[in-house]
Amino acid sequence: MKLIILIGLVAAICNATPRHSKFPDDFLFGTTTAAYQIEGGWNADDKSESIWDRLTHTRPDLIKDGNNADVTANTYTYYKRDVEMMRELGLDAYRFSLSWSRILPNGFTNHISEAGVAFYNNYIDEMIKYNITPMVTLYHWDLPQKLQDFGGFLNPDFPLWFERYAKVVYEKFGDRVKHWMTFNEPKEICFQGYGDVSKAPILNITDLGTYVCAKNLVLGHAKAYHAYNNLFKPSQGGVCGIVISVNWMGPLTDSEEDHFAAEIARQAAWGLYAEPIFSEQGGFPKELSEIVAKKSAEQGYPTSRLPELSDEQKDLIRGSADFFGVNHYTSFFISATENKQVHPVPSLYDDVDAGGYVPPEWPQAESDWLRLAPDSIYNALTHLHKKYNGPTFYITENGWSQALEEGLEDDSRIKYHRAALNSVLDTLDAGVDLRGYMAWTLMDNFEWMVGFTERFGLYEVDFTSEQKTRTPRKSAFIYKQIIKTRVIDPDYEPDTRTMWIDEGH
Ligand code: GBH
Repeated sequence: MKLIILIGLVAAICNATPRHSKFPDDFLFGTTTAAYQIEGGWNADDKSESIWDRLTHTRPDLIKDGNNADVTANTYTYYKRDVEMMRELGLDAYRFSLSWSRILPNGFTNHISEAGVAFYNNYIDEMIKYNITPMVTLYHWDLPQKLQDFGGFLNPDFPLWFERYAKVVYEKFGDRVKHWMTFNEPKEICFQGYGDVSKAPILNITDLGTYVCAKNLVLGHAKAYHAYNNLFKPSQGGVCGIVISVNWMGPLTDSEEDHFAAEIARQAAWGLYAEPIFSEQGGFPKELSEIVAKKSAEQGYPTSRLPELSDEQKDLIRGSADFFGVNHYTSFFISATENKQVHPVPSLYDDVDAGGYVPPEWPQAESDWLRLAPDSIYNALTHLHKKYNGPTFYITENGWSQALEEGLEDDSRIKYHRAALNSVLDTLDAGVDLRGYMAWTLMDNFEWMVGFTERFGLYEVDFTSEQKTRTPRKSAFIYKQIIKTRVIDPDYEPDTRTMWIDEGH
């Protein structure tokens, strides 16, 4: 009797919420990489120095293993092997970035590198040949050093430089590339690079760095978007968006203070960039703007450290994206009172004035900041969906790091991706317009400040070998199966001895 009631109950629940058990056929599965992390050829042909070349060459002491990405996985030479791996995985799409200093060695558009353009042409053509949709990020952190010498993102002309660079790449590659992303992770560019020392150009301008960068970044994004929309979209017919890192941050307790602290933390981490583009009213987030204005006045600044956007600028930026790319890795809890750290005054984190908490039972990756959090994608995306009135989303990055010693049997990564993809199904169930999922990353690569010590690859790379030999980890076989069947089979045990390419790929 009890059993019958139970079965009835389960059936009723299942009826009420029709569970997506399969990914839709047109859902795009892919992987993501970034130019500096994989290409190598740092000074090949006429490529110029980027801010990451400068940082790794002049301050190797700041990189965990003292390494640089002069050669790294050498995609510049072995790009065909990369495309072969995409075919092995059966990817629908591949997200990668262009190196500005490879295409425009002078930073400006007076000289376009033939060799740089040829490299990307070959790479893109190879993907197209096998029906893999290229999704291209214009900027993944490797600014030409020349432009940094002019102040980089802090120069008021930055938006114009970026727009001009964007027009060159739309013109060169837009006949084949239909998915464009302007910037990868504004917070990591502006806060980590300008307001702190954890990414190039390590400027540590804690008071205004993040905020001035944010203003020029969203302006540059909007200009590049409109250039595409007005001049290229009519003939090329693609879409243009931006990629923002959105890790989920919920309140530690149900108190009003914790809810407010979490909201401010979210505004500082991604609202600063998402709000001007995706919100109805436009402009920087209201509560954070008020806090920074008030503190700035107390600190003796004549105007807010967070610069104003004029009404004209707000209009230019508002609505300037065809989709919202989300890089999502993990979750945190935010508290108004607990776990507060000491931060420079003034600074973004001092403005936020909150503490973070992570439950110790959440499994830990090799990266200290990365844990497997429950319902992480679902929480982040349903929040954004509601807040910004249902935009189109792609998960543009999601992945797990291991130590090299963990080898090819990467069960922790498999557990992570299965959990993430189940969360994607829940997100689809909730009616969120989510069109694709890109795993970070195709293969091991140069992981910024931690060099080669943290491995995120579905393929292992032997960096000591001449050909930078790529070997599939177990997770590659699992991901391949999910893409092919559109189903997550928790019991699937692949034969990992040999990889193969399925018919039609
Ligand atoms: C992405 O950033 C990048 O786009 C990609 O290039 C990178 O290789 C990949 O993830 C893996 O790291 O302040 O405690 O969060 C992910 C977002 C934000 C993760 C900054 C590391 C630093 C420590 N990153 N974070 S914390």
